[in-house]
Amino acid sequence: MTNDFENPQIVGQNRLAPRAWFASGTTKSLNGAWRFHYSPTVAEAPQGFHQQGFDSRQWDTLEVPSCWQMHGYGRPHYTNILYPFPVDPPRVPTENPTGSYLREFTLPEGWQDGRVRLRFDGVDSFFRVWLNGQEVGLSKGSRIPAEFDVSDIVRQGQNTLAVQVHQWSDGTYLEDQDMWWLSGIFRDVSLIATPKVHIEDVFVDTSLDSKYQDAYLTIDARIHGVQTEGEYEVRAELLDPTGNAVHGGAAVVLGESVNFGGSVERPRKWSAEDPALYTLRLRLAKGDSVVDQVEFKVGFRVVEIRNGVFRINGQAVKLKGVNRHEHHPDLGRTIPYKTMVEDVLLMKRHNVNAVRTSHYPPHPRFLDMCDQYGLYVIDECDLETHGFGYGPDNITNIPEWEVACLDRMQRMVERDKNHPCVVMWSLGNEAGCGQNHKTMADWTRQRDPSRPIHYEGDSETRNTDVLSQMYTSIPDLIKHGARENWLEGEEEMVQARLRKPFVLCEYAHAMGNGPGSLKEYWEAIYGSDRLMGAFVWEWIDHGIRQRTASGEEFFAYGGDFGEHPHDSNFVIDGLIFPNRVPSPGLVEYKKVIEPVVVERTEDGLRVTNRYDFIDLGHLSATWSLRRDGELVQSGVLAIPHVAPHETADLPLPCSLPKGEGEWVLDVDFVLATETLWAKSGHGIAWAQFVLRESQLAASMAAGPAVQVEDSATALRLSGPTFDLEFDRVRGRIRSWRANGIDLLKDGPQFHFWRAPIDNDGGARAGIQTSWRQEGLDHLQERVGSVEVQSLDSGAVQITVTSRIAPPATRKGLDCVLVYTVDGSGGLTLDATVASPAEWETTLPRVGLRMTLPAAFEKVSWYGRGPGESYIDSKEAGRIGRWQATVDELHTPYVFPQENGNRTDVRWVAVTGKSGFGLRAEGDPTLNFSAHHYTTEDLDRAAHTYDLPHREEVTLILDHRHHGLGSNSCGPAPLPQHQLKVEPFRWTWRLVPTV
Ligand code: IPT
Repeated sequence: MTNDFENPQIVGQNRLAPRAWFASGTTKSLNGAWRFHYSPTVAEAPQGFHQQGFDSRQWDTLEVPSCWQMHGYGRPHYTNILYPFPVDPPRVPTENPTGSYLREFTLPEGWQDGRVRLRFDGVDSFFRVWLNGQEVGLSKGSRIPAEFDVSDIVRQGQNTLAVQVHQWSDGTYLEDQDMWWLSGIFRDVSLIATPKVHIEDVFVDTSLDSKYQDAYLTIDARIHGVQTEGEYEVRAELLDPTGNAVHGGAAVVLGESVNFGGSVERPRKWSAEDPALYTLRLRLAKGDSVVDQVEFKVGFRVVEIRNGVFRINGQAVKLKGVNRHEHHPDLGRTIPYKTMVEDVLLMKRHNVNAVRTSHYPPHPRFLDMCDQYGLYVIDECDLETHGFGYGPDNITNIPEWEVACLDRMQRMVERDKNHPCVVMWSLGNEAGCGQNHKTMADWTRQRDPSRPIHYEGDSETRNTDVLSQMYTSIPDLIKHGARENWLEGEEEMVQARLRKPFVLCEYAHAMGNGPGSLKEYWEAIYGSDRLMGAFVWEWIDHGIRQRTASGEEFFAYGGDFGEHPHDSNFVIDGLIFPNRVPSPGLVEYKKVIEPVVVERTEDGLRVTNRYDFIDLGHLSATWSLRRDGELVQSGVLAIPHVAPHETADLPLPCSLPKGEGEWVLDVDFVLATETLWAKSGHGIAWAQFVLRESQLAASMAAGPAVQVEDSATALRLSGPTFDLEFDRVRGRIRSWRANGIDLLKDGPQFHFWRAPIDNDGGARAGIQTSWRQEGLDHLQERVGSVEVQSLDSGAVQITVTSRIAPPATRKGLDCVLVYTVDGSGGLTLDATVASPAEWETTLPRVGLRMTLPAAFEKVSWYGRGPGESYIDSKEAGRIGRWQATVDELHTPYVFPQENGNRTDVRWVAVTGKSGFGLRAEGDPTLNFSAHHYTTEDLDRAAHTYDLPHREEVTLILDHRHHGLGSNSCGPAPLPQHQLKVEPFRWTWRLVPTV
């Protein structure tokens, strides 16, 4: 038995031809409270509920649009590649949750005289619709609109609309994106009234002359309902961004469509940097009377590939991108308008200029915003069949599925074709590379020759205009940039591919802590014109907001709803947290892709304008000079005129400092005036230069001789202000009091473990597996010797040698820690680590850990801040004096892991309210992190609620640590960021602060 929802040949019934999404006619929203019935199967769903007089009083009420799993019906289910049910296309499980929806509406006065259409912007995954008891039609394709002509069914006064939605359908096989499975009418529903004869669709093209100066605007309009040739005329009026009419034209309607146009002299061109939008007003007139009018935005811009380089308006641009899924922590894939704005604002404020709408067309209003605010878009077809793998048996290579694949592409292209923001069409994601892709590409090229075609799955670029890859390593990226080839294929194909631009449609897997090496990626990208940009995977963590029984909020991920199979926290891999708070990864990205770069030259500064179209006139700049973090001098920096992609040299704004201490010059570029997306003063770019390094080496303070009391198991050292007890057996400090207050609860002790980050391989293979196999998470210590020596200076030196090693193996690390206690009460720590054995693995970290008393909540430091930083992700950290509480130093990754490190720290003080506490000084620097959690707490926790908030403070000082990388999906840290086992040696000082 076949039915409509298990038949890929049927993509819809009675659906109107797809068309551009623009304001036409009058719209009545049908969003709001609908009556709703949820059934576990299709067969058990209410029969005949669409008929007049059906009694739905027992039904629930559900908000439309919404994803029903987010409102207690069924449950969210997360899988990445796997289909959540047996792969048996086109059939789906008997347990096929079905939602029946009902609502009444009143037809506005006068609407029955014209044409009335019913539009669904998104229904997941199959629906059938009835109006006033009569079947209207059906549709599939969850993230593309469906419109129906209901003019003959709709009636004056009250109308009853009924919709039935099935969670699973053959369409589901084409929608295997890495995200939650969510269902229902999840985007807007509306009723649109137009006159009987009206402008149904418009396709505008803006081509520019060879100098990118003058434009030719072509208007191709489809007119519905014309009976007599020559009776109607379409009149166009073009208004410039300030609202002045600049162009007019008209064409007589002969058939179903009109095609006309005209030149526009020197239009202001559209780009992400200067998103100048014109308004095109089209009027359909019969004699003197205007019967219909539509209006939409037009941006003058051309996208082309010339000499193997991707260009916009002639300029080789760089797409500084992110992959954006539609996600809201409480609403799933139903995104409120203000949330879309929030995403756009966050992107613009973080120097992002491009979005790949992974992996389906977004809500249409999102593209309006990208036009308006200025973001380049790769618009991606709602097509992913990942669960079939990459081979020829993928359904994208099977003729029965061709109609469905093509339908999805056509509906996206038709809907979004007028958006200047859309600079490439994407055939979808991870759907193998089949014959049906060729059909899609061929149709698209013919329908819209103005945009290149993208598809990562087409590794040979048979159907695509750019070579696209994901998670390519930096060395390989550099080779692509140099147009080197090492990929297989026929010579001709290879050559054709080499001539195409290269885009990283996904890179920098932002799962948990990370990604690392954004800097090196962008050095590579700026190193070659072939490399047109890169899109971070991904924009947002898809965590779902939940509460524990005790009321603690947390974000759920795969498996938290009892689903099987699931892919755990692989869905938590964004640059912003589920609540849209930027993660350190986004802050780092902003810095790395900043549009103004300042470098130090021999006698001054060099400013590079990395904008593609605008100069720096919209920015203002300041400089400031600090000694050891304290402001000494500051001023305004006059920005010279720097054309796009050009540089200018400036003298240093201050004279070279001579005094003691470390002298650092900061240069800041901010918005000079308010823009649509940020206030004046918003930071765009900055740079920092150490003009003079500190000449002072950490030295021991003089003081009276230290008193020593020695016994077999303990050592007591004391001076006028302090008292230090040393455990001779365990070779470490037992207690340390200064001015009568305890400074330490435990430690310092060597520390080599970190709570693995997702990019250490997470639950999958990766460096974490090898660390655990080597036993680095269970190191034990054997103290070899504890030697005590009084020095001439009056200080006392304790030398502890120990062997720190994992159980069950002969490997180990030979460690020596020399404590020098001076009469002033300060402590110098001299550490060495050596390994007699060869290790195949790296180390997570090399440092010292200690536990500080409960009240030590205030942290201040001089080093990179204010946010966390790591060896391969520290560009956004500015050297300065920073303060935070211990709680504030914790980054609440949805899946707890190592976090909160600060790099290049000259000193850090952890104190109580009074300012009394412990200060650590680097020689010259150290890393630190301070938490109310131990490494083991973080390692054990799977959710934020698993973390016990301890009163005491774990302070970890790191000499070195392993980089972050991207290895939860992408490459491991670069060799220079991996912590290889080698001899280590460092010296720090610990002193009581008052
Ligand atoms: C790649 C997918 O395109 C993306 O949707 C997401 O799943 C990402 O991986 C990982 O988070 S595909 C992968 C097999 C490289």
